[in-house]
Amino acid sequence: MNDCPSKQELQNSLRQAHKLLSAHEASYLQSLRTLRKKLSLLQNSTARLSAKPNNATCPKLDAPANGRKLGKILLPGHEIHFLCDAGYELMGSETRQCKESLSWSGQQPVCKDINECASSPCMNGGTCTDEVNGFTCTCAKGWAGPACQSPTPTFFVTITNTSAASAGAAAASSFPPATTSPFVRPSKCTHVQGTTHCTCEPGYTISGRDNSICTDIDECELFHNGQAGRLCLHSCVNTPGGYRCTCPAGYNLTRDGRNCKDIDECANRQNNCTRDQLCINTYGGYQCVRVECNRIRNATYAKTSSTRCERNPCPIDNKACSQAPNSVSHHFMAVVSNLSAPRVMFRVSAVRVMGDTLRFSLLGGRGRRHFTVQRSDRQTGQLLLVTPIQGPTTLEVEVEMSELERKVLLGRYITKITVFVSQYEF
Ligand SMILES: [Ca+2]
Ligand SMILES: [Ca+2]
Repeated sequence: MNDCPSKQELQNSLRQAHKLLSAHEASYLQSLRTLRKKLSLLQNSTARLSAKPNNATCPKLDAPANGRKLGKILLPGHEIHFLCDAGYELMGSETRQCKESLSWSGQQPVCKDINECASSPCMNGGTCTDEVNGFTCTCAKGWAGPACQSPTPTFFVTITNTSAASAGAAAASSFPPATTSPFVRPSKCTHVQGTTHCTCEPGYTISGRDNSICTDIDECELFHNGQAGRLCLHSCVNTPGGYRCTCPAGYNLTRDGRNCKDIDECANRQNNCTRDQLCINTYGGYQCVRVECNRIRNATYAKTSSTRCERNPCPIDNKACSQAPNSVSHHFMAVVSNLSAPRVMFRVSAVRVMGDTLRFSLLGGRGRRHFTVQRSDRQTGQLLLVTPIQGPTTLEVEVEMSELERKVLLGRYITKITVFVSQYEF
């Protein structure tokens, strides 16, 4: 029994070790670069902080007429609160905070007479109805907001027609009637003890200064690259008051509404493979394959299963025939794009070993550079992915297992592995 690895095997192993080392080296350097970048960012921000004089303050604020203010400290982070005298209502910011930029948040408040309707608060032709601690404006057409101060938002919806035949029709109707956009809704405001609180329906928010208008939150934009991961695995469509995720063709949206799951066309008969073809499910699609036995000089093969060809018995003393592969097996596998490496993709094992030595090697094939073969135990070789594959693509590699007895070849067994790599990383 001879268990010593050959020179070739040793060199292969050393090459693999080199490759792994280079990969580790690259990722280590990358980490160092990232760390250095973060450090210099920190350095910059601390430099900016110390450059600012410590005694910098926000400008002094006045109390509103018919009201007073609480708080005196004008340093960043501190707040000033405003109150109105009895019978007056505070309009504007109840609290203002001194920002790092040495300006105040919010707007200077004013104390307004609480007899709301007497001061004609409803603008633009609105009718005022007095209520306890508040008022309601019934706005004239075209106006909105608690005091009818805002024109009703109008948006032009342009209908885009993709078909060339209807291009003329689309051009003719490029000025459709003004439509209220579902992305904008009026807010609900309540007036409690001199303060106006406006709220929006879920999925909407008050944006800008006008608190009478709620605008749809664009969740797709907001959570584009969130720390908790992306909102949608594939793509996100913003909708009024919400969002939805979509998947590319060949995938179904999962129950959680965020992920995409490949459709198994082979299992649910959504394929057009013929009877003599094999249906291989892939990520985002499927493949119809048919195994043909190789035509090799000096040897003939018979198909013994849908994925295997075996050599017919050789004439006695035909060395060329007896050195041709004893069997050629085909294996098809589907993977997602950019699979991380190194990773074991496939194992080849000898069922029974007649000789004293088994050798595993990688023969040619499109995509050879992505793979290497190594032994995992005495009877098993494994195909290792060493560099990620960018899809969509189809690669082929051949793994040869040869059996020897006292350095005499007993048999060669070839496994052809076809790897269908998807377009996406799922
Ligand atoms: Ca939305
Ligand atoms: Ca599929």
